[in-house]
Amino acid sequence: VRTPRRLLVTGGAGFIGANFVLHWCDRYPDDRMVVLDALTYAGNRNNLASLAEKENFRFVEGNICDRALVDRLLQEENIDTVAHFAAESHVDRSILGPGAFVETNVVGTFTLLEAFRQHWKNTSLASGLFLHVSTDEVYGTLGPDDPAFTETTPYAPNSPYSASKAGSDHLARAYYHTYGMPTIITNCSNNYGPYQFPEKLIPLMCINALIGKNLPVYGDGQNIRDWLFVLDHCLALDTVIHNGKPGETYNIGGNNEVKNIDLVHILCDLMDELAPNLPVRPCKDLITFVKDRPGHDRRYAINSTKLQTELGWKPSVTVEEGMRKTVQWYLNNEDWWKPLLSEEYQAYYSKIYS
Ligand code: NAD
Ligand code: TDX
Repeated sequence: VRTPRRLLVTGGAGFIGANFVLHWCDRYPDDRMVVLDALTYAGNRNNLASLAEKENFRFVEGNICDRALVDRLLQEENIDTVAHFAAESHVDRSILGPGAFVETNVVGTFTLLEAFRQHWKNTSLASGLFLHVSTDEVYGTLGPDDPAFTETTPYAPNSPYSASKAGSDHLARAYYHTYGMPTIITNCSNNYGPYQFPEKLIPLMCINALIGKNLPVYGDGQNIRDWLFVLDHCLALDTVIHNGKPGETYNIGGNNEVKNIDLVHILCDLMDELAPNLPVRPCKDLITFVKDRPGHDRRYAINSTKLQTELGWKPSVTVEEGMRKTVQWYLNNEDWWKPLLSEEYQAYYSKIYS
């Protein structure tokens, strides 16, 4: 029989964190689930509304940089597993203002690691784990013929976002090697699916099409990303938490390299098919090439052979199914995304797309 776990999930009100929490509470209803989230612009309490009445669930609004709060939660909830999602996550925002990225991603991760080290020492946890959720962007950019990133690809981050994630990965690694603390790092490719904030490529294109705004494609649109449906990321993390080896790194990805411009065309075709009242049709008439993102990585591709062969994970959703589900979700959930197009968002939008 499986022993119930006691989890602290940071960033659980964000996109991947919320999908993870909903998955976990559904699959392991006897586990204790504590979410710590600062509810920044990217955090949304409503994502977890369905858990409000659940006895084993607790939501705490707070910052991962608050050491006293983190200490208190680890202790009073007798946490054995930290799943650390909280981060500033958007590359374009990191270009406008890198400070918050260093603060949350580096200092925040350091604060959690220190608190967990103390807690782990105090309680002599037999089966503790600190899962650090990270990104493939730490590996930098690939040329057209380069092999996909593996766990031993050298780090070469190119944006303030990826540099701050790289810094936090190095700290998580060092805590295993120096203190023997059980940390695991996962580096995942681009996620998409329900609850993703409108600033990211896929929701941005869906929402702009629905409101009849231009679909801004950076540069020549030939940049490549490797896309994974968010539920498959969550299932991979579930596998890693249960069967991963402390001190290891696992790459997560679904072998779905797509050029941005091709992806935008796929989304436009889906919108034309699924949305009855599009203001502009065909949707692709809205595609507009705009100035490139500074330092824009050309290509990401992830090799997840280690996770597939050692732990037996594989993606369950094809990119065709996943994109269709995602477009349909944004069509069905205007009540979710409309309030997010706030003044703050409009101000951000006009800075990026001026
Ligand atoms: P997100 O921006 O949607 O959510 C981040 C969450 O963290 C929000 O709920 C926010 O309120 C919270 N948060 C931010 N700063 C905080 C702080 N100081 N204290 C407490 N909470 C704070 O991000 P996401 O896309 O869900 O990404 C989650 C994690 O997965 C990040 O670590 C990111 O680097 C990583 N990741 C993301 C992707 C992707 O494609 N989105 C891919 C690979 C890895
Ligand atoms: O308006 C846009 N136009 C455009 O062409 C936006 C928002 C993006 N793009 C391009 C830039 C990228 O090549 O689309 C691609 C995807 O962009 P984002 O959705 O911003 O994702 P990316 O920069 O690849 O980073 C994402 O994946 C890795 C997440 O935001 C990170 O948190 C994660 O670590």
